[in-house]
Amino acid sequence: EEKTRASYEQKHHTAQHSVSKKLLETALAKQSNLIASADVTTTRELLDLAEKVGPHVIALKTHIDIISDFEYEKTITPLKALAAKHNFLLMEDRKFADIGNTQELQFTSGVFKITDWADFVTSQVIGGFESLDCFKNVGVVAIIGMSSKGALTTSAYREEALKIAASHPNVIGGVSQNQLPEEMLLFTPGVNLADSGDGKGQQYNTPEHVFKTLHTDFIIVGRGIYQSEDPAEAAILYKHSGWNAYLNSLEK
Ligand code: 5FU
Repeated sequence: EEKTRASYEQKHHTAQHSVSKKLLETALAKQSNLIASADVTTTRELLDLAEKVGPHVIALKTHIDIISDFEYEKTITPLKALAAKHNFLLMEDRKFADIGNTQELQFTSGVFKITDWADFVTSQVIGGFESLDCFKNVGVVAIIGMSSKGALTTSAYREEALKIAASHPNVIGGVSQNQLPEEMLLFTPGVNLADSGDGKGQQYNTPEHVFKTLHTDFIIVGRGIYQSEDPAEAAILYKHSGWNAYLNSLEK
């Protein structure tokens, strides 16, 4: 039968990276394994969402390049203040996918200056081990498997991607729809309680499913929260659902 999973306390004990430790501490303190994905397109909506869901999440995931009125002082400065106020981390879902030198420029330059504010970022590992060296001041969540229909992240790809991710000191975990080695934190998007897909290739599972079958650590919820009539209430619902699913997955 299915073996019981490692608890957050156990993972905290063995975690090597400061960002892993911070995430696990925040999860235990807030009794939440929820990351809200803020896929909104204005600074106002981003900050409104952060204020509403902040108390219930361990991290807010951004796609900062979809903010149409981005200005560092108007967007990032207040976002960082909300992250401090509500004790959540900032996860920039940039999915870097280039050579190391270019990724370094994308990470440190341009208008977004991700290096200055993100606690952790997502990156493909398609550029090889050294392409991840530039992310030394943050944690990296490696894209191992994608949630969308027909994704090319086959088992053969995932196996090779995992070798890079598991051996790189900047990597704290991975995004996947499959179980990962226990030393890595597993982040699972494609979570929704109401829908099974979005008609654009996205595929959804429930929190119960991803904790039981994948032993995931953190669920990522976008439209289930930010498109809800009441995002704070939706965040509480996903927080409770995720936490109960985690507790259930600890039992044999
Ligand atoms: F790596 C991945 C993936 O495999 N699937 C995803 O859905 C990332 N995502 C992100 O999670 C995606 O870019 C969205 O920002 C979010 C899911 O949003 P949804 O509204 O819950 O579908």
